[in-house]
Amino acid sequence: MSLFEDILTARGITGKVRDAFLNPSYDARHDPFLLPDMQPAVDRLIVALNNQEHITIYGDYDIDGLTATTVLLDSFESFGFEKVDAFIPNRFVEGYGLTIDAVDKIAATGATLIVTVDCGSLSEKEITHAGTLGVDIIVTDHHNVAPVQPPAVAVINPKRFLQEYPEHYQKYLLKPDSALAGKVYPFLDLAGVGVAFKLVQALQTKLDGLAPGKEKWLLDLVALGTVCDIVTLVDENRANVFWGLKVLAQAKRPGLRALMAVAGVEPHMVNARHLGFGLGPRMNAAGRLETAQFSLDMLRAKEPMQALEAAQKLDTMNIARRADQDKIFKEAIVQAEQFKNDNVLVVSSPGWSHGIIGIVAAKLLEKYKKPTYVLEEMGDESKGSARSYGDFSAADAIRAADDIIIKGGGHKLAAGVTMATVNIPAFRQRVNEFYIQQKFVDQILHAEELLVINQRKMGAESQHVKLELQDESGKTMQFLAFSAPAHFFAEPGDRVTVWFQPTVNEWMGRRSVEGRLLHLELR
Ligand SMILES: [Mn+2]
Repeated sequence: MSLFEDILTARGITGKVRDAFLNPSYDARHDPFLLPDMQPAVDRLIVALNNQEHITIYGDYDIDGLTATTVLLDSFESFGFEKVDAFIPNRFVEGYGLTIDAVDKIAATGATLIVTVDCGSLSEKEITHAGTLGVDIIVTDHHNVAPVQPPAVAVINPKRFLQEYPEHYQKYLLKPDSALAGKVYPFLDLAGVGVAFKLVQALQTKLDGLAPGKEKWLLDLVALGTVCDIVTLVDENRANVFWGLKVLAQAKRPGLRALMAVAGVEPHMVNARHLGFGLGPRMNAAGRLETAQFSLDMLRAKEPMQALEAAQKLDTMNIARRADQDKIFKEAIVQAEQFKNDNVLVVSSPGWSHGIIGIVAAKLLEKYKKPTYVLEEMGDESKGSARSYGDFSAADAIRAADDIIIKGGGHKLAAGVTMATVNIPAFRQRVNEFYIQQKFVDQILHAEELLVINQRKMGAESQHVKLELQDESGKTMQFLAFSAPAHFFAEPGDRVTVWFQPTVNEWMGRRSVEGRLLHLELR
């Protein structure tokens, strides 16, 4: 057996599953009407078509949102909708998701129906507001949902089933023995563009204009959004990416053909890596520097020349983005060195564009192996982006500082936060305290039942402590804490459990490993 076969077997991918994994079938797709609220959404869109209502697709500025927007713009045109436009929020103006201001602007254009993609599940206030202006909303999304759904015509979001029937799913897949088989959507980890594509498949069953099979030409967009949103590449996602790459290889969409050209990607060789590392960063650069509208223009370009101009613009912006990023990264390192004893890095400065600081946070995390918050100081207010790893939740740490921030939230590994600039030092202290309270198993080493052999106070006010601790085998090691809390001053003979970070101490040319104490408990 080849190594490849060994890997497949070790992962349990054998027999029928093996064939489906290697040659995913588009025909194995799931019935779109198994998604929550698909029927009311289709009914409302049929009414909109009959009356040729003005519809606005409300996207997001990331690639998932932009590809999803394009999927709906293209397919609605095929179905015969005549007044459809798109609103892509600007991260520097509106920020992520639906906002009251944006809803007002859209209502003022005469639109009577908004279809969201990749956002909207938690926008109860904005959806209620739209209702008072006579604007209906259909939400299509894949982010986490609220316990009670907002008052939209439909909230098409597979994650609703995870909330309703958590015990029926494992890793986003309906368990094989579930009594709900055939009644609910069996796969919950679709990207935003995947959900939008399901709406197209549902509309196809009721409307003319996009004959069965023709929707497959949209799979280039679905593949791009799915890969760049980093959802799991199994089940329908896997089939959509597999067949989407075949569509991309044909390079029929002028915008993506041009973008592949400027990125140096041969269409017939295109793979998922090219999407994530070649096309993706170029598309994101527009939203990071100015507006994601430029990326949408590229995706929607009809003429080769227009497409090439749009793609070149994105390429130029990506080069500028990289230069900005390098500059900010260098400045951030200088600052990070001042706080290198902290477990969580918090750095900030004016002029660090908040479109870019997320990438800088990721690079600092990589360099220092510490959860990192990077903020742009914008006068009295500062806006930041966080990246984490392991068990430290960037979003939970922000929540622990709830009383000193303006707003914040996100996920475990990536989050955003806004606060008064004067509160940055307090925030730094708070997230570091939060870190120490957590006693992480995978980020902090810890050792149990150590005997205190020696204790030495250091510093002008005896505020630091150095402990010599011995384990069961009789080996000893030094542990150090600067400005230590009182209970760190354990006495010889005490038994303690410690959480620490190993550091290398160099003294008179001799190197030894020392522990930097983070947390200590008396046994
Ligand atoms: Mn998304």
